[in-house]
Parts: sequence; structure tokens; C-alpha cells
Amino acid sequence: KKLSILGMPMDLGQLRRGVDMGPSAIRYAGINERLNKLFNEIEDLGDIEVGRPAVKVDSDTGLRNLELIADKTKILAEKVDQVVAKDSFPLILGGDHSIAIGTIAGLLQHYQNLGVIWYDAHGDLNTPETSPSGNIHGMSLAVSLGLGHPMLTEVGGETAILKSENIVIIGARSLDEGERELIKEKGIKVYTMHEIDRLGMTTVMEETINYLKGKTDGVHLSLDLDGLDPNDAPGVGTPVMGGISYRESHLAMEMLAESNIITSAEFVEVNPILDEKNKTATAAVALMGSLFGEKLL
Ligand code: DIR
Ligand code: MN
Ligand code: MN
Ligand code: MN
Repeated sequence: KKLSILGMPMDLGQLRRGVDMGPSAIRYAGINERLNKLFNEIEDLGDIEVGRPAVKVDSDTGLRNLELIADKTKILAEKVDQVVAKDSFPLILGGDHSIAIGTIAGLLQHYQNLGVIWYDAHGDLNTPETSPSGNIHGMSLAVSLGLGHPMLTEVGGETAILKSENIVIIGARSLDEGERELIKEKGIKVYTMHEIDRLGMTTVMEETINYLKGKTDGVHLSLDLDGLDPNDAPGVGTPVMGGISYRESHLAMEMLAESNIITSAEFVEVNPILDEKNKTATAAVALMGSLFGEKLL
């Protein structure tokens, strides 16, 4: 098994600076050492060049950094496409969650029935019409469904569209009105904190795996660190109280490892500037260990 690590230091999808340092923080937390034993080969492809462009608000839609995000996610999509084409496992380090537009666009070049597990406090299902913020990191899952600004929905070409029945959202506790409507309209499977508390993480993951297993030809894990409780992952731009614990998250990753369904992953929204001693990147690396089959005994 081969792993390709790809850094996407982009902070253009939201307002708080520092999430561009996420890839460095995660590397510093020891990703290579942790994953060395779990893969025959690891290659670090380094970071995609994003630079430090000035913030630009689109005058028609109010979207922040629209053209830049479209350009940069297109580059990421091509890189992800190349990694999958050579049969390596793509592991992308964010960056804010707008990077998922590129990751998923790249994956959709290869998978006809891509599944996505969206581990997040938020739905990221806003469109330019429903977004309260104009922040594209709150729109990435909608974009992957083909909903939103054409510059973003066409990043992977017109046919690169995710199916709503192939998505599972886990950890939701902050949804905007338009996102709630879209979830109902599309019948998207969501495990909010209520279901996680009620059913327990074991059942949530069993159901998630069964739901995706038969009908997908690959499953992408898009893990926003704000899905975790802010006590366990304080270094995120939009923390929401009452989240998934560190232990529940490990269990979730271990169950995904056992199920063998995950074919790509990204860890996003790590912001070391807002963190406490790199706790959030350290949690991300520990969770990667479990996702890739690390065992104590
Ligand atoms: C909010 C926040 N729903 C928005 N979204 C966040 O701006 O669209 N996503 N923080 O991760
Ligand atoms: Mn290809
Ligand atoms: Mn998110
Ligand atoms: Mn989030």
C-alpha cells in the first residue's frame, strides 16, 4: 500500500488567518513517523502553492475569493487525480474546508459512485443564495453536489457531481436554515450530535458503513477538526460546543479501518494560531493512525 501526502495551505474560504499553516502544523505533529509502519511507501508531495493574495469579494454574489478558490482547487483536483491514477492513497492536509471542492472534483474523475463521509460540526451545504457569511468553506459540500456558483461547480468538469444518496454527515450541530432545507429536499443522511448521543458512535458507524458499502466504489473521508469537541480540538476557526469526543473519534476511525471502505481522506481546518500547543494537529495525526489501522496490541 502506498500513501501520497498533499498539503493545501489555503485559507481563502473563511476569515481567520492561520489555517494556511495547517499542513505545517500536521507535519510537525509527526505524520510521517506515525504512518511509516502502516504503509509500504509514503511520498510527501509537499504543498500546493497558494500564496498570499489580497481578499477579494465578488461584487455580484458577495462570495469571498471566488476566482482564487476556483483556480487553486482546480490545481488540487489535478494532483488528486494523478495520485489516484497511480494507485496511491491520497491524504490531503488543509487548509480550510473549501479545499474539499478540489479534492472531491479530483476523485470524481475516477469514481462513478463516490461515497463521502463529512465529519463536521457544520453541513457546508450553503449556496450563494443561502450563505449567511459569503465564506466558501461553508459551501463546499453543496458545490460537490453541483449546487452553487458555476465557477466552483465546474472545477472538475460538468460531469463531476457527487450523488446526495452517497453522503453521510456525522457530528452536525450547527446548520443554517438553507442547509436544513437542502438536507430535507435531497434526503441526505445526517447523524447530528443527538443521534450520536442516542445511538452511540458504534451504531452510528455501523450504520454509516452499511449505508455506503454496497452502493459506492470508493469512500472519501472529509474530516473537519471542528467536528470534534473544542476541548479536544481548540485550534479551529469556527468551534461549536458539544462536539464529538477524542475517544469517539478514534473509535470511528478504527471502525472505518476495519471496514476497509476508505479510499481517500482529508483533514481540514487545523489552525495552529488558535490552538493550544498544537493539540489539534496532534489529534489529527493520532486519528490518522487509527484510520490507517494502527493497533495497540
Ligand atoms: C456557516 C459556518 N454555516 C457558514 N460554516 C462553517 O458560514 O456557512 N463551516 N464554519 O465549517
Ligand atoms: Mn485520471
Ligand atoms: Mn467544514
Ligand atoms: Mn466545520
